[in-house]
Amino acid sequence: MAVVYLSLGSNIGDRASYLAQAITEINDHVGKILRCSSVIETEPWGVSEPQDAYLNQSIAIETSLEPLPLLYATQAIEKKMGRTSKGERKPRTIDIDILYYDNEIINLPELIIPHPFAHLRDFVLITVGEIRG
Ligand code: PH2
Ligand code: MG
Ligand code: MG
Repeated sequence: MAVVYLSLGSNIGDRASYLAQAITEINDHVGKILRCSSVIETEPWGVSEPQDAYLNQSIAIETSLEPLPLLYATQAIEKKMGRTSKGERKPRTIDIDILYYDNEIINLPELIIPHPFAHLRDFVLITVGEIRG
């Protein structure tokens, strides 16, 4: 079992219920939820065009999935929850990013862990700070 930290974000529609729904989906299909941070409202980070504010939250889970299957499982939830935007940093109903996977360092074309921008994003530092074990 690996302990994994995920960042959740939403900036379209009923943002709080998308976060809650994502947590249910993750618990059902990805791994047991260990801890959830508070939900914070944040200005869009690193975007080139104006966007609505995000709700962000981080969670810690325990999973038996290896990193790539974990990525595919989180992407399937994003798709199921109506995420259509494929563009990086475009508005989305739900974005699920893998921040940390145990203490592993992973450099694959489709997946870099730790998340390359985690240390630059206040919404990650604040929420992970609340729940780190
Ligand atoms: N996600 C992004 C780009 N910018 N800004 C905030 N505040 N929250 C996010 O989750 C976010 C972002 C791309 O994943
Ligand atoms: Mg993201
Ligand atoms: Mg993402």
